[in-house]
Amino acid sequence: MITLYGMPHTRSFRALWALEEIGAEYQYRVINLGKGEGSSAELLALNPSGKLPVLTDVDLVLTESAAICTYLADCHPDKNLTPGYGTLDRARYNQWCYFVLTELEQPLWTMGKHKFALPKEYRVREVQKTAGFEFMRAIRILEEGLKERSFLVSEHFTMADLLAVHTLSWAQAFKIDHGSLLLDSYRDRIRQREAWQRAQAIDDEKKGEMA
Ligand SMILES: N[C@@H](CCC(=O)N[C@@H](CS)C(=O)NCC(=O)O)C(=O)O
Repeated sequence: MITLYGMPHTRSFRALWALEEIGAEYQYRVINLGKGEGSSAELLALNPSGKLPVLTDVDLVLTESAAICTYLADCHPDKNLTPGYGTLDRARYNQWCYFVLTELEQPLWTMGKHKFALPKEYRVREVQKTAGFEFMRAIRILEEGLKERSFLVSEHFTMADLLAVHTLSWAQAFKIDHGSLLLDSYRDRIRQREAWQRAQAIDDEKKGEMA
């Protein structure tokens, strides 16, 4: 049985959404980072960084949200959520996944960390301007990639879209307005997916249980 170790309203949502997309049986073990469970022996044995999400499946212990999404999709080729190995679309898929993580998420998360996530003494207000500039450069590239297409790769939804839409949702939650109507409508259209809606309901329910 697959186990997802995660916490609501974090990058764990990517793995949760991916699990709902493939229709897997899994259990969701909530780790409350706010209560210090990130440094529990149980989690550190799985991920020495104490970060979430972590997914276990038989002998596999997998960290890194994008690797988890790709793994789950690759194990369920019938769902068509990752292009086949060695194809041009797989190369494009990798490109967009790496782009989202390194070019789009990084400056966004830098803004988030220095706005609310880091302890106050580590926050540097001036970082917002530089990270905001870098984020907007990445936004323009994402917009360009979606100009004449409905999805980043292939003619259908893949895990690259899942990562991009989750990151755009973070921007919205952080109240960072990128001003792109095209990306707003891409995000909102993809969040109509039943799997997203199920994952969102589970995430909210788990959040409520933590309170
Ligand atoms: N690159 C990792 C980042 C994981 C990460 O930073 N997770 C956050 C939650 S969104 C976390 O566990 N933070 C706890 C900490 O920094 O100690 C991924 O995408 O999975």
